[in-house]
Amino acid sequence: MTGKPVLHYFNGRGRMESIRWLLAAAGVEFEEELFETHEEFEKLIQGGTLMYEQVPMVEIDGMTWVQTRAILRYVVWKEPGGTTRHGGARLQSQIDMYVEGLRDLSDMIMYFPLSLLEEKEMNLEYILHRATRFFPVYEKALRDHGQDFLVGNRLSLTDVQLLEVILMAEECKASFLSGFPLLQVRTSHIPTINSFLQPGSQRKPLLDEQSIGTAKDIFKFERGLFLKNMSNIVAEYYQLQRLELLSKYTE
Ligand SMILES: N[C@@H](CCC(=O)N[C@@H](CS)C(=O)NCC(=O)O)C(=O)O
Repeated sequence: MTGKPVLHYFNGRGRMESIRWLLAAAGVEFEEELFETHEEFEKLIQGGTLMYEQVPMVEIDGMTWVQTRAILRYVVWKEPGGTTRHGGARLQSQIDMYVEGLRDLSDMIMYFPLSLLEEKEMNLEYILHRATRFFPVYEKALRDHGQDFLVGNRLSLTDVQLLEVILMAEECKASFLSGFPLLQVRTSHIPTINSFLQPGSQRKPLLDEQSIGTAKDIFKFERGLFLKNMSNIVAEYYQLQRLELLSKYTE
C-alpha cells in the first residue's frame, strides 16, 4: 500500500465506518474527504470515480475503490503490517462466514436511526429478535475457541467487525448483550483499536438528529427508507406477527 488511503464519504459513520475501523486496527493512517451537501456529492459523481454513483469510495494505490466489502478485502490484502491477513481458503472462508453475518446484523442497526418515528419500536423489536440468530454464534465461537479471536490465533477482519457491531448494538439498547458474557467487552487487547476508541480519533459519533438530516439531504433518502431496504425481512416480521396473532386466536 503506497501513501495514505483517502476516504470519500459524508461526515458520519454509515458504511464507511467499518473501513475506518479496519484501517485503524491495522495501524494504517488515512485521510478523509468529507462532503457535506448533495451538490458536493453530485460533483464527486460527475468526476467519474464512483462506479455505481455511490460511496464509500477509497483511493488506495493510485486507484479508486468502491463497494464496502471489496474495499475491506483490499485493505486486508494490502495493509503493510499484515495484521489482519490470514492465508488459506479454509481459514479465509471461516472468517468470511462471520464477517458476512456481522454485516447482515450491522446493516440493520445502521439503518435503525433512520426508521420512521412510528416504526422505531417495531424495528428495534425486530432487530432484537433477529440478533438472537447472530450473537449466540459469536459467543459460542469465542467460548469454544478459548481465545480472544474468532478465527485463528490472531486478529482478523471479523474480530474488528465484531467489536464495532457490539458497540453499535449497545448504543441501540444498553442491555442488548446481557445474555452474552464473552461479548460484553468494550475494549480490546489491540492497542491500535483502543486508540481508535479514544475521543479525538477518526471514529465517527452516533448519528444525531442533525446529522441524520444532513445524510437525508445528501443522499436524498425517501420516507420509509428502512422499510424499502429491509423489505423482505420486514415482510417476514409481519408474517411472524400474524402467525402469533393467529395462534392466539385459535387457542
Ligand atoms: N453495496 C454498496 C452500497 C453503497 C450505498 O448504498 N451507498 C450509499 C451511501 S451509504 C449511497 O451512495 N447512496 C446514494 C445512491 O445510491 O444513490 C456498498 O456496500 O458500498
